[in-house]
Amino acid sequence: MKKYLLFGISLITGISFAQQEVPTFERCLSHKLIEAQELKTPGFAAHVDEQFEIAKNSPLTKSGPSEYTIPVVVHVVYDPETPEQNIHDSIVLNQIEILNNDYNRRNADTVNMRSDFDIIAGSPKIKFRLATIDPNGNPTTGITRTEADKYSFGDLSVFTNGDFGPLEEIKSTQNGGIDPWDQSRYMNIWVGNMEILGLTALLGYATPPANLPNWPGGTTAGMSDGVVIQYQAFGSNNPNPLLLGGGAHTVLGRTLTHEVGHYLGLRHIWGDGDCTNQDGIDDTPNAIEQSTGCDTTANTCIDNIQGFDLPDMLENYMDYTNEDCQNSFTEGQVDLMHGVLENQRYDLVYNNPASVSTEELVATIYPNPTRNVLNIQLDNGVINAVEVYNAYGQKLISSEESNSAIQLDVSELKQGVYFVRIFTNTGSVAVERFVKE
Ligand SMILES: [Ca+2]
Ligand SMILES: [Ca+2]
Repeated sequence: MKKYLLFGISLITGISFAQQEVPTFERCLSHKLIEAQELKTPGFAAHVDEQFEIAKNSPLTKSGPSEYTIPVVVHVVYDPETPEQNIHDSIVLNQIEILNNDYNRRNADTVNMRSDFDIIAGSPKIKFRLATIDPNGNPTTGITRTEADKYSFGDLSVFTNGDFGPLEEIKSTQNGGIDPWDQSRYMNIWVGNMEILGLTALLGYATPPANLPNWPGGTTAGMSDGVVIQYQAFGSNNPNPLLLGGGAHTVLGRTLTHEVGHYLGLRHIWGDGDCTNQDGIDDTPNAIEQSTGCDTTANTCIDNIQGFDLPDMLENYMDYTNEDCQNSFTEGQVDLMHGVLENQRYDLVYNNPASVSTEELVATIYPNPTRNVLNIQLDNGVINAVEVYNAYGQKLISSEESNSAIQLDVSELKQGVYFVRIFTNTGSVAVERFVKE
């Protein structure tokens, strides 16, 4: 197993713990997850390869919908003694926006991609929406908050013997984290602390698609499907500095872009090896190892992509370059992700009761202004719940009832402007403004 030394050996030199050296910093542990499972269950890596080929060769790959929508739940797990771990909603919203920009090629820095890659760059056209209904059918913000029973879920064992057990506790209510929502219907993201000895040891990891009917029983014990991100690496507006190798690392929310790539089946662009190891994607230039920084002179492997030996694609999200160097996926990577959504992760995007309806809700509220009651009526849906907020975002009234028209008592509200959020049983939300006299 090759250790990826990324941000300077000064980070770890000289530190020891229980006579063991602290391992070098790992930016992303997803490849190690496969190796660890291979140790426990020989044949696992081959099986992931097999799944990878099914997805890659899926006949549905090119004939799927023009875009996909994936419901997302973000589980913020924090040590109550360290309140900065309890990241604000605005960071979550910012991160989801970044994810949507990157997966729809709307990120402004696509202009920085070198023209060498114009022939291969692609847009996944995948939308990520914070869930609006939870697994019980109730309205939700798509964000959960859980007090952890520890400062960090990080543990040396993942580096010393590939044991993900301590890290995986973040995904378990019983073990001080929080259980996932139905993993076939929601993409679960856990955000928490994985420091080891007070040092950032990794930024994230994700499970590759592995709905594996022939995966030996018991292997998945302790391994739970989803994405885990170090809390300082989440969003681009995060006030918590990500300290690596003695300096603050520029965080633009691309750790999640990278990890979701793994979740949707992509491998590291350099194939986790040298020029003889491939990532399984025909149009991604190979590289002799992971790229760090942003050295645009690098061309470390000879390849033939549509007749060209392209330079190392530092711009690719599946490399280890600086976050402000990354801005693109390739068409081959897009096809693979679509193949995964048409196969192993089919239930996320088809007939998903958790999916947000994109239909525009038509709501009528009256009288407006009002003194005592507010009538709320939906012309094209069934109301599941309504919530009234003041201009400061404080929720003042919450009512759950199922009907196409309901009446709210607003007589207790002070004079002013209010907003009512109307949820349907299909997960759609409408927001209307009203005035209390
Ligand atoms: Ca390749
Ligand atoms: Ca090359």
